[in-house]
Amino acid sequence: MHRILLSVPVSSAFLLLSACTSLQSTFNAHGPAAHGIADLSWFMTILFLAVTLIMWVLLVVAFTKRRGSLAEHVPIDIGGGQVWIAIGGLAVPLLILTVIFVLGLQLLADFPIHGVSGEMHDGMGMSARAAVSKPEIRLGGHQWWWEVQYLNGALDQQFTTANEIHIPAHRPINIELETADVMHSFWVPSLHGKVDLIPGFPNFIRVEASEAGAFKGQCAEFCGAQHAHMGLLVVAEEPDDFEAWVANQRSPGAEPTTNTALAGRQIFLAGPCSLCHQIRGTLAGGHVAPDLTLSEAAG
Ligand SMILES: [Cu+2]
Repeated sequence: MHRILLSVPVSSAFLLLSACTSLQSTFNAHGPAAHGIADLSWFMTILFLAVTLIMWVLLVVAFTKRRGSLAEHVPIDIGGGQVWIAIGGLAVPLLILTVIFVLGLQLLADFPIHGVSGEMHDGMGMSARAAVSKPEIRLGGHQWWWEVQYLNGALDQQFTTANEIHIPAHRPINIELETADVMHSFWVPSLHGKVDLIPGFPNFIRVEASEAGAFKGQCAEFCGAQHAHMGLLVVAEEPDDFEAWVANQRSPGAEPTTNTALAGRQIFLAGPCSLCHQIRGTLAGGHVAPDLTLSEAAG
């Protein structure tokens, strides 16, 4: 019996610990929105563990202290133990769920994730909010990769990368999300909550990293056979490093220097590869699949 009593809190503690060590975790927060979500997650986890603990203590007390047969106790249908049911089954859950609901709403208001059409226009032209919400990156979901378009917003760039989003750290970046095919979901737990990419309804999220680092993300909406491989990486860099990366991205691809690389370019350009892929500085200009440019610095 004691073994069974111990198993629930012990397994809960292991679940908790395994979440902490993982890189891709809500508890591994590196941005203002993620900190808000992590705080709420900790609050809920500790509260629920406390409720579980109290329940187990009450059960143990009931098992060990109860005296006499069931027939000697007043049955529930004629008033026995109804106060416990009213308090433990109604009042306490109502209080806890209300507190969590209000805290959740507050978090949503502080770090909004919303549809572009509903918030970007107020019917009288662009609203004040829209002006600060101008997207700097357009993230396109594809089966099964991420297209990252850097727009002529505050970042003042225009180029496209795949599966890796570079952002400057210490300031919010506005990202518009659109899918090219089915539903996907953008989720980088260290930076923010999830936002869905829904066909025909562009969404919007503002992502901020409070320090430089690489943060793993994942498509969080089942989108077909290769869904599990639809990962992405957000690389937050100090502003100077970010500018250097941008300059590198805007330059044409590195020229092949070895015979093998030259032969590879020949095969790539002569075959059907360029119908889908792009390599800047060559005739390959496809936009169906990821840009494969290998720049000078990377090469
Ligand atoms: Cu997916």
